[in-house]
This record gives sequence, C-alpha cells and structure tokens, in this order.
Amino acid sequence: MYVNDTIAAIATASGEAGIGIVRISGDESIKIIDEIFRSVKDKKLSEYKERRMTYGHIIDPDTEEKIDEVLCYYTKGPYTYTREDIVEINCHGGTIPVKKILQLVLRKGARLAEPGEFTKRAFLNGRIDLAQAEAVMDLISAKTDKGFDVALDQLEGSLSKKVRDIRAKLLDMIAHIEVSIDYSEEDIDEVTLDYLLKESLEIKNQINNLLKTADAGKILREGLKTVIVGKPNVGKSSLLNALLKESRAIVTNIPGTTRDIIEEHVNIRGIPVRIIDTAGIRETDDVVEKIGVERSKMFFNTADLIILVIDISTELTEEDITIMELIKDKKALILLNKTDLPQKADLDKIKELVGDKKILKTSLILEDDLEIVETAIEELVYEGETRAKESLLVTNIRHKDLLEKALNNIEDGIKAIEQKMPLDFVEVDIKNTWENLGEITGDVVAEDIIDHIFKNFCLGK
Ligand SMILES: Nc1nc2c(ncn2[C@@H]2O[C@H](COP(=O)(O)OP(=O)(O)OP(=O)(O)O)[C@@H](O)[C@H]2O)c(=O)[nH]1
Ligand SMILES: [Mg+2]
Repeated sequence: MYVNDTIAAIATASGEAGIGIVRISGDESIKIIDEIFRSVKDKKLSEYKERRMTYGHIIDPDTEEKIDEVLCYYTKGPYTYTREDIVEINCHGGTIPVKKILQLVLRKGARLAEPGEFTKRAFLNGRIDLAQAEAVMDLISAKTDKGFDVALDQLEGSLSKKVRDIRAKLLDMIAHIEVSIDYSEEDIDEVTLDYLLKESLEIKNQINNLLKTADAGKILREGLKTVIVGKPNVGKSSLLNALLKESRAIVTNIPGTTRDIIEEHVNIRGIPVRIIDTAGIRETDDVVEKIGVERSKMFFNTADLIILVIDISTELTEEDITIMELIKDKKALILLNKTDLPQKADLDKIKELVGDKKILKTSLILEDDLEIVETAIEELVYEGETRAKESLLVTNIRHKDLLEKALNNIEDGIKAIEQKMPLDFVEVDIKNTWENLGEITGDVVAEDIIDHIFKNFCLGK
C-alpha cells in the first residue's frame, strides 16, 4: 500500500524544554523544507548531504520573517522510519517555536499527522509488522526497565518471529491437506493423520507457552494493583512506607490512623506496582472511618494482589478472621508482622484459615524484612518460574485474545483429527488458527482494527 500525502507533527512533548522537534514525512518533505529553511551560507537544505545536521534558520518565505534558529536534516526513503522521505527540524523547545514552525510546514502543503501515523506508515509500507508497531507505543509508555526491555524485544521482532514460525508450520499442514484432498480417492492415510496430529499438538503447546506469559506481561504493562488490608494498627502503613522507601503515610500506635485510601506507584524489581494502603477494617461508629472501611472492602474485588497484614504480637480477633474469610478466593499474601515482639497469635489457626496462601513473617521495623516481601511479590508475578529473566512476554491484550482464539481453533483441529473427521473439516480449524495468528503480526487484518490500534498512539510518533 502506498500513501502519498505528506504529514507533519511535533514529535517532542509539549512544555518548556531544551529542544523541540518537528517531523515531516512524505514526498513533499524536502520541497517544503527547501522553501522555509536557509543555511548560514544561504543554501537550501537539499544542497547539503543527506542525513547531515545543518545549521540555519526557518524563515517564512511570504513575509521574510525569521521564525527560529534550527538544526535540521533530511533523509530519503526507503531507509527511514516511515520508508518515505523524512525531514526533522530541531528548534528551540517550548510551545511557541515548534507551533510556529509546524504551522508554516502545514501552510506549505503538509497535513497534520494523526496520532501514530508515522508508525502506521512504517507498518503500511512494510518496514515493521503490527506487533512491532504496537511495541513502539509500549516502549514509550513503559513504566519500568523490565517493561521497556520486553517492548524492545517485541519491537525487534521476537514475538513476530515466534508467531511466524508457528504460521509457517500451519501453512505446511494446509498444503499437505490440500494435496491429500486433491489426490486421494481412498481413505485418508494414517501417515497424513499422524503428521497432522503431531504438528497440531506441538503448535498447541507453543501457543500455550506464549499464553502463560500473558499474565506477567499484562502486569508489566499496566502495573500490579496491590491492596494492603488488615485490622487497625497491624502495620499496613508501615509496609506502604517501607515499599516506597519514604514516610508517605502517617504511622502511629493509635488504631485507626489511616482513614482513607492512600495510593502510590512503586517499582518493585522491575514490576510496576500500584500500591494502595487502606483504613484498617473494623466495626466502627466513626463516620469518616466507616466510609474508609467500606472503600477498603471494595478494593478487594478489583485488586490483582491483596496483602493481608496480621499482628502476631496480639491474639487473633474476630476482625482478623473476618478478613481472612473475605479474601479466601483472592490472590493474596499473608504477612505475619511484628515478629520482633513476643508471639500471641495462634499460627495454626491462621494456616487453617488461609489455606495454601503464602505466609511471610516480618518485622517492619527491621529494614531487612522488606526483601522477603519484595521477593514474594516478584515470585507471584512470575509464578515462581525463572521467567523473570526472559523477555518474550505477551503484554498486549489484543495479542492475548488472538492467542486464545488460536488455541481454541487448534484444539478443535486436534479433536477433528482424533475423530478421523474428513480432512476438509480439519483444514477449516487449521486455517482459522493460521488467520488468528496472522492478525497478531498484521498479515491478516481488517482496516478498522489497524485504525483503532494507531488511534491510541502519541502525536508525532
Ligand atoms: N514492634 C513492631 N511495631 C511495628 C511493626 N510494624 C509496625 N509497627 C508499629 O505499629 C504501629 C501501627 O503501625 P501502622 O503502620 O500505622 O499500622 P496500620 O495498620 O496502618 O494502622 P491503621 O492505619 O490504624 O489501620 C506503629 O506504632 C508502628 O510503628 C513491627 O514489625 N514491629
Ligand atoms: Mg495505616
């Protein structure tokens, strides 16, 4: 596909800054810059070498007004971000210079780029596939180093390669089936069925492995919503402060210190965590606290992870027990806190009530114990496996949905083969799987989906 109008946008974030960049892409880029740029030697930009940063001024040719002092370069397609001719103008930062230059560029014939349109062109012109284009946005919005690494890997094509390998196998299967259908008059031969079954099972396995990474992937992208709960005075706010490494929440020995929700973001071993400290849960007559307690309960349902703090230096109370029951079916960590004090709580009873949830013993007045909590969070995210080090993770919901569809289709295919159904039945399932996966890379994809994906991009990217 070839798009031939010329687009322009401000590529840098708005606000005061050292420099700002206006980017132009398309056939007219060089013609436009030649109209508005003069080097100190009074030459046009195209009189200089390609890719050479050239110093000069942007001048409005209609009024001779100097707009700004700039550095700019041009580079000709196809070896560019969009595969089209590209010009970048580095001007002074701040809102005025970039805006004035952009307006001038638009007046000289460029059209304002839509969000993500530069990257969309890179995709439409075949430089990157859809999964790689989506990775560009993930890179920009990554919240931690780890999230960034995963996105960079995806941009370099790690996910695409895996998906293409699976698709190539599916295509071989389809070809094999076509030949068998065309030439075989007799019963379907066993060799073909064996081959199809073996391949399908292998593909199912590979899709499953990709899907297994999706939970961790989603968390890296969106953050782990973690709620700290427990009755008053057990050390919830102390935990929040420890994880943040600052005294964010007020900590006192008066039960009911935290009366509202406190929410902060923190990077725990590369995992972006949205951490929420809540009002201690107890029966109370205090109106403000009552609302706080109700809100804490609400968070139970939307959290990715609940950390229940129990003070083991006091006996278990009804409140502890009620909370343990409330979180029964949730993903939760149990923190037995205040281990520096003599223990009064009944541990066996706690174990019985929380079932197979992970129990940690901590003293939050000792800094070392924070490590235990951080490690437990990390293990929960990666489900105890060493996947933390691997960077091929499925982070995108769209990819996850398509992988799930592909899994269903290949499973149907496997059933059909096992039941020795006619080969054209099997072929339908294999083709569907092949198409589902093709939507990830954009090899098979409807235009409205593409538009939808790029709409969420930043301007100028
Ligand atoms: N000895 C000891 N004291 C602790 C420990 N953790 C917290 N504390 C103390 O326990 C008291 C209550 O701590 P907070 O963190 O305010 O407890 P909270 O659960 O947020 O309490 P509310 O906001 O009232 O629900 C404070 O005096 C803390 O210093 C611990 O491990 N050992
Ligand atoms: Mg508190």
